[in-house]
Amino acid sequence: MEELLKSSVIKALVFSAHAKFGSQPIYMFPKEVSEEELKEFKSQNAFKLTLRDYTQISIKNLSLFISDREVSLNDDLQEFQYFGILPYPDFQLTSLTFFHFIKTDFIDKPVPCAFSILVDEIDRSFLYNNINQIKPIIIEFSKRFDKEILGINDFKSWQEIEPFIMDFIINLRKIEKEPYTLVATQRKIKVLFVGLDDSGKTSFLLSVDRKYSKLMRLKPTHGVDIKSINLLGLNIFIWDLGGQSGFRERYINKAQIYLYEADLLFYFIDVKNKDRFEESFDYLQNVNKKLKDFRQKTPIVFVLSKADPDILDSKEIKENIKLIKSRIIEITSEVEPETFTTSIFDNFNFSILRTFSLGLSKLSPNRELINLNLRYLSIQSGVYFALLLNNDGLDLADFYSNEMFSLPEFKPSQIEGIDLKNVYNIFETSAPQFAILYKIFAKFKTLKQEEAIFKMARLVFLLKRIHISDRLLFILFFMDTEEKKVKINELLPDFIKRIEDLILRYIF
Ligand SMILES: Nc1nc2c(ncn2[C@@H]2O[C@H](COP(=O)(O)OP(=O)(O)OP(=O)(O)O)[C@@H](O)[C@H]2O)c(=O)[nH]1
Ligand SMILES: [Mg+2]
Repeated sequence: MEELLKSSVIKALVFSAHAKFGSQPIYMFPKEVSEEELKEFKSQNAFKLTLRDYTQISIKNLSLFISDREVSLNDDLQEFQYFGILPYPDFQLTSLTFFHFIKTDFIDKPVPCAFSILVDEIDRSFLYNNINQIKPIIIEFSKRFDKEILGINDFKSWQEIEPFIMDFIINLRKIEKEPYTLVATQRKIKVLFVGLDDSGKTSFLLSVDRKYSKLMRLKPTHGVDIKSINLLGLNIFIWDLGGQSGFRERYINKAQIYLYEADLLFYFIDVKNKDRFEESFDYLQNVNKKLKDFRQKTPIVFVLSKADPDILDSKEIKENIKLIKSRIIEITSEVEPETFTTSIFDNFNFSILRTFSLGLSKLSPNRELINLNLRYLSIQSGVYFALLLNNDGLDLADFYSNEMFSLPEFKPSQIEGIDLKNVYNIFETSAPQFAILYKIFAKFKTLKQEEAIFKMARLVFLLKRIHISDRLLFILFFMDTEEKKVKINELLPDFIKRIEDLILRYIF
């Protein structure tokens, strides 16, 4: 059986559970070896792990998932499923881990479980590149597996479940053998900006960059303009594909250059220009077909551009938006396509920054899990809102509590004229401004402060600066009393420790 993994990028599998005796590995493959055997295998250059190694991996995995806040047997456990890509520097391994709960007859509450596929750290691009194919295989497998492993008093023995693991590995190996599942040592992130000419792609990018002055004399983009931006230490290449019809033809005909291996695609449609909707849908259809041909699962973020504040509420624009959304669903056969309305004319450019942040966050397999941990932190400290930002003000994770709207300050009568949903956006927009303000002030202080507090009426904003390896991140909390700060400060070190590796592997 171990032969199966010899020629594979997959090095090991481990299923762990936080059961009777705390976090521990339940099933390990390849079989664990003793410390003495390990030495021998090492001299033969064979890959093996000891029980202690597997245990260390299990503890690390499950620590990201379990919290004081317990899930009950009445909860719909499917709602608590997460994936993450995690590094184990001690073993030069990286895993794709599936976190979920199972119900058993021998423990009276849902049992947190982690199922990990381990590869060599240098092969980790295999996981990033194929995550969308591997995820459904794991979910399907777990549905069956989670039932098979349950004995009456304990988990079943390895012998009893071995055939299922075998099956799973064989399925994974099929993916591995497909020609488009590369293992690249250097992963380059490619983000495409696609849409008709004059749909606002270049303006969007310049707004993200805050190069407003250049917006004034913008010319149509001639062919492709490639820029690179740095996100969490990783270079992301942005391809702004000029949209005039001659260029469009070229991208489709030479899709293997332009569309191939795109990690993310922003598709632009000018909401004002109804006359050109059909032309744009045709283009979208062609692009989508090419992506399908490559069997790429490139996520598409739809930017409904030029939705300027003064016309956003007009009947005409509302109808246009409705039409666009229904056609997108037809063309992509996606149930809930990701759509955002943007304008270069709204306050602080929040629609553009938000669309860009949330779009880029699609590149991260770890965002959900960071969100989960931010959620634990927020609930335990009783804050209403928390936002984790990188140094450039990009949103890496967020938490919102509905309780916020029960505060008297947010009763609709008090904020007449503001759409309640926009309150969320205001936080996201103001947070980077706070961070920038804070960075400026911090520079002038001899004593390096790690936090700043802003008060508005009875409301309190707390901005904390945190360090994760060599990175500087910010968390903005929103709460009703300053006293909650004490709890935050108490919980923060543990939070940082938990998310450290998730941030390190945020995109790659
Ligand atoms: N009203 C309004 N105009 C916008 C907005 N965004 C862009 N524009 C204008 O639309 C025109 C085209 O914008 P570009 O950003 O050059 O469009 P593009 O998609 O890059 O076009 P190509 O490079 O030809 O593909 C410019 O005159 C912009 O000022 C917006 O949000 N609102
Ligand atoms: Mg352009």
